[in-house]
Amino acid sequence: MSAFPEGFCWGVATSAYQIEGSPLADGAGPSIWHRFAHTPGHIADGETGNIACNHYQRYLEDIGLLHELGVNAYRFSIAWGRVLPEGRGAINRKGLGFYQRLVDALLERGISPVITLYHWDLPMALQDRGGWINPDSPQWFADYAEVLFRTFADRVTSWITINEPWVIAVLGHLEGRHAPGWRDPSAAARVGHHLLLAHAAAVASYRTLGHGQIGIALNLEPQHPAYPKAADLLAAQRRDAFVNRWFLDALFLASYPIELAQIFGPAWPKFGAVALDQIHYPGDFIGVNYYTRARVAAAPEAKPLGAICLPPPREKSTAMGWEIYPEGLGEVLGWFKERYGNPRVLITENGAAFADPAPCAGLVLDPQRIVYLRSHLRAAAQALAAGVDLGGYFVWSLMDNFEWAEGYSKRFGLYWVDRQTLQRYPKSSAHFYRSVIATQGAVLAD
Ligand code: PNW
Repeated sequence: MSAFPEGFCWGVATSAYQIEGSPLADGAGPSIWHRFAHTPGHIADGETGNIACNHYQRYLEDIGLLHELGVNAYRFSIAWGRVLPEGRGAINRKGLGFYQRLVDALLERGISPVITLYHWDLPMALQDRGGWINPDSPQWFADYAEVLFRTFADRVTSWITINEPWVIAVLGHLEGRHAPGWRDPSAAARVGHHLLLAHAAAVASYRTLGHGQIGIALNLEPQHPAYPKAADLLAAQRRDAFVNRWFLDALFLASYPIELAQIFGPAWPKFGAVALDQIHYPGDFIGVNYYTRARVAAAPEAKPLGAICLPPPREKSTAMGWEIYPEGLGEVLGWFKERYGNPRVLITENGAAFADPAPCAGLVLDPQRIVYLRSHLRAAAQALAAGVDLGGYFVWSLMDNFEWAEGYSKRFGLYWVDRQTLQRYPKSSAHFYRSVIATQGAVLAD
């Protein structure tokens, strides 16, 4: 018996700045990640996305890899600044042309494009106007989205507005670990709200221009008390409000968790009923990016959450230091059925970085990644059997790429990328994933 239904979406995921390289080619405007990576001290080993995987030139070869895997869907993102170098106004035909060629080549191979409109690379020209703290930013985004809806409406029927608003707000504007590198709680709170408004505006625009499915992708992570004591339980609940319910409750319940006002203090704006009504906009599906859980301990001195996360034991840890915890995927999927009305869900990212060995006879042996993927795919199959409306699964990532602040030091790919030659080599996990797809999950039972 196969574990996944006919028509299940099998894919892999990437994002523009992480794989394309040539960030300024053909008239593209620079992005905040281009600027951030070129400011010393931000990225491990001083790396940038200048070359990345050179997918901008090698995209046909990479579509060959997708074909080899047998995926029926490919999630990638569009670099806003290639299409609109100033962020608004004049369209750069050459930049848009790259994505038109990519989409056509995917369709020729029978692979459905799943386009992420925003995977963190805001045009610098918009950042110079305040970026996502500017109250006009939702409209900038909706106008940019409209260009793409008009260009691709006839050929692309799956869209993701924004990737991981929490990471943009918190890592980008509160902790300063991602572009634009701010450390400003009040900015982070407003950015989160504007991202939700931007999502809502793009969904509304898609209703008039497109006839497919549109959603948002959230990074979701169960928060468990480190020890069975009241203080840790409360700390885990605060962190759950901060990481998960901030966006889930806004989208599905038209409210922000009350804990956010406590966590942010005076930096948390007073949102009126109208504002909350505007962010109550889930779209057609919810994208889940799942990697790990957190074990949370109360720590009153750790501002502003009063909580710290315990590191996992080394044998349960990936190269990112994230705990391998497949049960958490089932837990997250269960939230949708139990609390949020059983919407359609796509697992838009799941995967792991490990210290892979170099290729030997053309193959990279990565048994740990196979174990990781198999256990998470089993959790996904169980959730399906339990009635979760799960429509697809995307491995992060197709190939090793620019892992943000970690540079190229962390490898998430099903294909290994040689940093000297940029040649791609399959890992054994690529063969494993191909067999999962070919059997609709039947091999997971072995
Ligand atoms: C996601 N966190 O990022 C992104 O969507 C990908 O671009 C990225 O390469 C992938 O996961 C692996 O990191 C995250 O700190 C980055 O909780 C950080 C966090 C979560 C997701």
